[in-house]
Amino acid sequence: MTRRLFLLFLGLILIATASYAADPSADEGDDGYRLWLKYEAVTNAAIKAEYLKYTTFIGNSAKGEIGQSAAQELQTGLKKLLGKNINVTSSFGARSGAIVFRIVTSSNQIQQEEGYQITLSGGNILILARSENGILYGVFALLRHMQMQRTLKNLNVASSPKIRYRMLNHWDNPDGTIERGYAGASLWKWYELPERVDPRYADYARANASLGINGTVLNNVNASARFMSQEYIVKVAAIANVLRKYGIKTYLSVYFAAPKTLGGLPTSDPLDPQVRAWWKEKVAQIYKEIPDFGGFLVKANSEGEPGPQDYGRTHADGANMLAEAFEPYDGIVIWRAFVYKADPNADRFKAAYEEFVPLDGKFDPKVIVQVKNGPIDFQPREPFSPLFGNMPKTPLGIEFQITQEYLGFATHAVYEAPIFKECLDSDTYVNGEGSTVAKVVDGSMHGYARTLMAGVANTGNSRNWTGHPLAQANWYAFGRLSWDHQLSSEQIAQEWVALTLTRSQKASGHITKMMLRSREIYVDYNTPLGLSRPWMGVHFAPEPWQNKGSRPDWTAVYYHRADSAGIGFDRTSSGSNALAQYRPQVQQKWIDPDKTSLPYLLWFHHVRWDKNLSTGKSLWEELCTRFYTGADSVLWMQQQWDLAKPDLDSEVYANVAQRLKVQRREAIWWRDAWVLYLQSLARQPIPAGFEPPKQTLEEVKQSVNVYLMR
Ligand code: GCW
Repeated sequence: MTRRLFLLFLGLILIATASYAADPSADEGDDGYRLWLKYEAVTNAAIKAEYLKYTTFIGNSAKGEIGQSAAQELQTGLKKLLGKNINVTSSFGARSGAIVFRIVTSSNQIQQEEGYQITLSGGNILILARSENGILYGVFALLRHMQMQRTLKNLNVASSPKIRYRMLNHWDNPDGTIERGYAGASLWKWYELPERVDPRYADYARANASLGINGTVLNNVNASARFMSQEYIVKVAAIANVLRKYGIKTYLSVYFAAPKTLGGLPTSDPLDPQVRAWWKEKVAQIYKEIPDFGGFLVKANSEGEPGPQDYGRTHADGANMLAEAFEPYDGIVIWRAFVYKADPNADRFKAAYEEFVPLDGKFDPKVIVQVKNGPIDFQPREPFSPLFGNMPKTPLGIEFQITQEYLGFATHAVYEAPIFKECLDSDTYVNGEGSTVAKVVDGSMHGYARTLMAGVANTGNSRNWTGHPLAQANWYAFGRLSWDHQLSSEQIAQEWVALTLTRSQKASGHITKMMLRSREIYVDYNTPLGLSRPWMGVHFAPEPWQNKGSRPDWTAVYYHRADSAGIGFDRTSSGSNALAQYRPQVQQKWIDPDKTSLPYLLWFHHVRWDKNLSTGKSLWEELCTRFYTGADSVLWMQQQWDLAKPDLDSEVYANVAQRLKVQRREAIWWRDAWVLYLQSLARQPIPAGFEPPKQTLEEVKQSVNVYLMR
């Protein structure tokens, strides 16, 4: 080896070891590992003096595993915030200046088992709850308050979760890859488990618990039967042992045909007694290793996955068989409603409703049907799924996607809280005005206690967990909304920025402004006016011209229906009539192209290129305007980010600044692909004031081909 090569080699080893040995709490250079739990020293002197009055911690009324996690978090949090150890004592006496955990049996303020109250009493801070889980959530709330340097004067907050099952769904595969994951490989190291338990699992659990997330599905819904083997159950148990300490239950996705492929039975028919017995035994086997196991998540008869329909049975037959196996336990069955058939004459929009509404009332009470927010598939903007409100006899959970499958992966900054809120705040009108999706999901509309909100995780083994530093905010926002869907997108953004990026009000102003507009900007250059693009493939590169696929609904042209006359999917009675799946008041909003609000226009109507819109422009001009202003608004995002620079960590600043450059380049790519392709059909000039694309349609197609090349 030459000396040069040797030095290079040595250098590489040093770099590798340095990054492995990096102290997650190191003060210089923020690598993002600590997320929103940084606990940076309090800098406001008056506030610090206020906090320093509390010198003692009394936690003996919550001594269990979760109480201990709460105590530990509080102690390390305070130490970092105040630079001082807090005394731990067990005797209360007449002292003041203590932070006290107290389990109460009943309280008007604390409505739920997992709720908490933080209050001042006799010069002490009391964290009250009905369970240790509540204490843990109270601790995180207090630490959040302190991280934001808020006064403790008149402190009295009570909060209870509005949703019972608040969970992440990981689409992680046993080989370490993640379906639609953009932040590295899976966090779960199956080949090392159960003997080696990565310390990162505990940090993952802390991050989730700090938001109120209380469940996690470890593996992909396109599930491997492997997870039902004893070998893997033991591995899963090792992770569950870590998560349990933070009030998080572990769930698994199941492969419906496992009785056959793993169990060696001749069938997986849910009505077959042997199959039923197999699942019962399987569930019992799991509970032996994981006594608080959460339950199963099932994707069946969807996108090629096996399911009860393979045997002429219904989704309810399949779900109920599994629910029966959970009868002796606390666990539940979460059955996904994400289904659609390869029918060239059908509208995929309608599929889930058509299959599931007839089954309303047929599911076992232990089953929750999990419905994606929109009828198609996590598009940048979708109308709410018409299933919400239309299955009153079945608890419906909602599934959001945190990972940015259709939102620019890990190079585009898109703050998702507005997407989640837009759906939750939509009015279904099923019980008159004000029947929001949120009320269906939180159980208040139809009286359910088993309520669920799931988010498809955006985590991976990237040092900063989510790849794009700003994508951490999406994990954060999902968690906070799963606890309280009434929080505003703005409030959540401000909180996240203060905890994660900077305490400077000025910088926060720029960043939150940019975050709050980011989704609209993305929609403008990606899928404006109600376009969608769920065609097959990687779901990144623009391919509006794609017209060949193994099934019609796996092409681009199926969704936008652009032709020489116009563009958009007619879902009124002259088209697929999907609109009829909504209540009349909802139909009224979207039935008339002249009255449909522009963001939803092409979701429901095929509109002529030359049609005049409410903006005073023709459809063609409006589309071009959106594509251009969307792409140009990335420049504005860059400016906002730069204005915040003086108050940002340099590593984080540079990381985001560089990704914004990629975003700008890719936004132009998207704009040009759409504009040039649509122009080939509309045959209209690029409107005055916009510079025509520098590349030809053929050149863009070629660049997309290169991107998609294997
Ligand atoms: O959005 C689509 C994705 C698939 C995913 C599927 C689903 C896990 O492209 O990758 O599979 O949805 O939600 O089941």
